[in-house]
Amino acid sequence: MTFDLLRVDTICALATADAPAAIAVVRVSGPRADNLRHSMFVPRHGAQRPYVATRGDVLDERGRVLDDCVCTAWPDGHSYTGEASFELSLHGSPVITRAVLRSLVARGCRLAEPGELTLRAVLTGRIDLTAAEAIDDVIRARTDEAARAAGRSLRGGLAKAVEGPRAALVDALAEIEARLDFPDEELGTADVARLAARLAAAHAALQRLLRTSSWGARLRDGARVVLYGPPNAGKSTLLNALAGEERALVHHEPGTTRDALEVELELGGTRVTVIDVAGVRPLADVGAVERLGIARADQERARADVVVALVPADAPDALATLHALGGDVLVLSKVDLGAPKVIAPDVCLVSAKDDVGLDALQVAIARKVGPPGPDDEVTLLRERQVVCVQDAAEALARAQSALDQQAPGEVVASELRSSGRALDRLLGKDLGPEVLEAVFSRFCIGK
Ligand SMILES: Nc1nc2c(ncn2[C@@H]2O[C@H](COP(=O)(O)OP(=O)(O)O)[C@@H](O)[C@H]2O)c(=O)[nH]1
Ligand SMILES: [Mg+2]
Repeated sequence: MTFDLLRVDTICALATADAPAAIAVVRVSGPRADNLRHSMFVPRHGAQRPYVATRGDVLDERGRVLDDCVCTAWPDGHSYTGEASFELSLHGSPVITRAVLRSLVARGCRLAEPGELTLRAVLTGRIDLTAAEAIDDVIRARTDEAARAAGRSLRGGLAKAVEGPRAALVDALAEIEARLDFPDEELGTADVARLAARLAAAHAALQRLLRTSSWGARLRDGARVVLYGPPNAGKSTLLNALAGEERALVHHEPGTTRDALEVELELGGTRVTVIDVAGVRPLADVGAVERLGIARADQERARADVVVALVPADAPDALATLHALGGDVLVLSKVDLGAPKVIAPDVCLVSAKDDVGLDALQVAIARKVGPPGPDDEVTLLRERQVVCVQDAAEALARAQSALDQQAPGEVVASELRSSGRALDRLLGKDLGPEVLEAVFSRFCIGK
């Protein structure tokens, strides 16, 4: 993909789905947007004013009416892209939208690449790169929590979270560079202590941000929750109960489940994949296929974010067996067959057959996969962001130790500059082709 970084072309795109719908929106942005609008849109009642949705006809290049529509125009510097732009809200017919796009292309407009309108917003300085990423994250969010986290970055939360550390770097760098020009004026002890304290606070802020990245990854990729325990513990029955449908085969014969089976659910705002696996029992007792199933169960346990261990309540020494099995959430199953005499506070009592304890179990799992901190915290949602903040924190730590060891000012300055550059990369202040490819190529067309 090549990028029109100089914003030479006027671009157009369908911003809504290419399917019959109530309305469809075509967006146009770029240097010729105003001319194009005047040539193809005829307002019904006098002149069109910016920002005001205006009824009128849209014409093809030969003057034929393509649709009766509503047009909204934004002047240069005041639109989503930061360029002169307009939107046509058409009748939601793919035949009409294609005709309008064809006509725009015939008039010299270019079809936008995925994410190109948002790229223009970054190029014109309307938004920074983290907000652009957040726009895509909001659109693709599959749970409320993921949409809320992306929304915080969209409103500038991530950029704001690195503002303080960035200012500290810039100020410290200015102070150190000023002394470099005047070798007689070394930093005094008090100056060094003041700078060190400021840099330590900046480093702590970056570390705090980095700690949100595992939650960010969970919002993006969801969590894997494996149901683990002996055969006949009721794992497959529990999976079906959680899924609300008969997904897994259930049978009283031990060893029914061989392959792993996955079901996607939403628990407490987090997307969760629940995995039912073969029951684990001594390998001497089982045939070759079940043995493979047990190996698979152990693999799934190793890669899971949450292990739900199940032992039937009527099994001998059920509680001790359960604790020996270990797991993040402990379940005594089939409690309808007889509740245990000793009840441990950390154990969920469940009967999938009688629908007992399922809500409490879901809450227990949700607690394990939920947000680690206050849920209004800014979250690093992308690997690219994590790498930039990590680079910034590492270079800053090197600057701190150079300052601490009274290394030459040039050394401290060079590490501070490198830390600052990493934060600049985060915010998209230098847009290289790899960054553009990584961020914008997966965007929706029309955004
Ligand atoms: N009484 C009772 N039986 C259950 C319950 N859950 C599962 N079972 C039965 O236990 C047997 C094994 O269940 P299954 O889900 O296949 O266990 P898995 O081997 O752990 O997957 C089947 O006969 C189920 O009907 C329950 O909550 N109560
Ligand atoms: Mg099973």
